Amino acid sequence: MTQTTFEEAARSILSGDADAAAAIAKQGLEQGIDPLRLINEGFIPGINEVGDQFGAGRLFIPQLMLSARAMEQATEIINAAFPQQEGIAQGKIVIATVEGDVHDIGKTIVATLFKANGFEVIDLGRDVPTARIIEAAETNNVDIIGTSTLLTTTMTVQKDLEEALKEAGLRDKYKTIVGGAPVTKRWADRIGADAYANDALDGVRVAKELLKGR
Ligand code: B1M
Repeated sequence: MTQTTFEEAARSILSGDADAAAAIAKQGLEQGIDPLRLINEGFIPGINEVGDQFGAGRLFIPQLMLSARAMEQATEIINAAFPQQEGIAQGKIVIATVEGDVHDIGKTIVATLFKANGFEVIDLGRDVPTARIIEAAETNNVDIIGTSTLLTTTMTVQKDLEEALKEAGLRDKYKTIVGGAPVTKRWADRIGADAYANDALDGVRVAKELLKGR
């Protein structure tokens, strides 16, 4: 049953059918499937296949956009189903997709998981200028600055953030976490970020580790 739902979920994304994706998301939750499993094992394999086909030139922008819309619908429904741990503040994080990049599906899942694990999250959205990220960190007195990027061309913005923090004399005030499909631990080390996270759950694990002994 669960496996069939996962397969249907992936298929709905591949065919760019937002109504089907939304229905399968709701149905999966009603069946009691864990929300993170539903995303990770159902919908993400679908959008990854879309990405692969787009990269290989077998699928084009209009289909990519339809699949993205279906993915947005499904993740919106599933994100809303995560239990929220209000008031159990593990720490505060400001999170954003960097300037020049509009990919925000993964970033929003990460933000949701942080909230579900007792973090206070300031989600600035996508295509966010570095200066705004720093301003929000300062205004909200956060512990962590998390950035996401899906484009190889905008990975450098994560490096700009590290440099801007240094120039402002703020580098030691915050822990930084970087993520996104092309991002690696090697990249994080190279630019001087405090940590790299592979997925949403890893992000929460890494954040808790960074804040230990505060
Ligand atoms: Co675009 N896109 N896209 N796209 N898109 C990619 C990224 C691409 C790899 C596809 C491909 O060619 N195979 C390619 C980038 C190539 C490159 O840079 N080398 C690409 C391209 C080229 C483009 C455009 C340039 C296309 C064009 O217009 N010609 C354009 C760029 C626009 C811009 O940003 N300026 C574009 C546009 C779009 C859409 C708008 C249509 C749509 C995005 C919709 C949206 O986000 N609201 C879209 C989509 C959907 C994709 C793919 C297919 C899927 C991305 C996704 O949502 N994945 C993508 C291919 C791929 O990545 N396989 C592709 C699912 C999501 C859950 O995973 O975001 O990786 P992800 O997040 C994960 C982890 O990475 C991690 O946790 C998440 C949950 O597990 N993580 C973090 C992410 N951030 C984190 C932060 C953390 C910790 C972990 O801490 C802070």
